Amino acid sequence: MGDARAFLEPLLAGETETVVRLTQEALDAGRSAEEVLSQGLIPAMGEVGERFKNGEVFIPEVMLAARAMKGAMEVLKPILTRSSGAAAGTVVIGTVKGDLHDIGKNLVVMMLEGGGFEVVDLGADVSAERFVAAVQAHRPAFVGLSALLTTTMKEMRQTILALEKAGLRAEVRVIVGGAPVTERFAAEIGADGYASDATSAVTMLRSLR
Ligand code: B1M
Repeated sequence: MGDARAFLEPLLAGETETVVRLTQEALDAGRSAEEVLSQGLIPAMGEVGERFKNGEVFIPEVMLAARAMKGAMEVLKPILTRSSGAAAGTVVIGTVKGDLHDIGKNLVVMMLEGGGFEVVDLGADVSAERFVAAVQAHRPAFVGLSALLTTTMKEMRQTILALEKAGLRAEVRVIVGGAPVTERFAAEIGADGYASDATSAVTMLRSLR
């Protein structure tokens, strides 16, 4: 119950109610929220992406799948954001300029909140200037940058450069993530850390404190 095969067809058909029901059923059957994500919803979305890449499905299906996935995330949100204790610091986070993908970033936000972090979520398509303004306004300990497109990864570098230019770089630890991002790329652009998924983002930020 709650495996990727079960989620794939209702995701592709944009059947939010079915995806939400399957998510709830998996939780009721004793699966953890993390398992439903890592063994069900996330690989099913990965398969949607593969089919899109191979020309088997098109943008409308991907959009419907994204909407249904967001429905399931609303079910998981109260569980993932249940804070586990002491304040861990403030994180300003967003998906970089030109990039509208926010599902993974939203998951990172939920896991960080669950991990006790205060999160200022700037949303998607966030320019370097907006990151700088948010750091000036909120004085966070951390900045999190997400990118899902190879073409927008360069905005991560631009954001780090803008923080440097504004004299804010030394004040914050910057972590980056998203499907095309690698540890090597993170090092190349001068980020402090890289996380491959939402759970490791929490571990990474804790290690940087
Ligand atoms: Co788009 N898309 N998309 N898309 N889309 C991808 C990313 C793609 C890989 C699909 C493919 O071709 N196989 C491809 C990118 C190719 C590339 O650059 N190499 C692609 C493309 C091409 C595009 C468009 C250009 C398509 C077009 O218009 N022709 C277009 C671009 C729009 C734009 O951004 N300007 C586009 C549009 C869209 C939709 C709007 C329809 C929709 C997004 C809806 C939304 O997010 N609100 C969409 C979707 C849904 C996808 C796929 C299918 C699924 C993404 C997703 O939500 N995955 C995706 C295929 C894929 O990824 N396999 C694809 C589930 C999510 C939980 O995983 O986001 O990877 P992910 O997040 C993970 C980790 O990456 C990590 O933790 C998360 C949770 O574990 N993580 C972080 C993410 N951010 C992090 C930050 C951190 C740490 C970890 O620290 C700060």
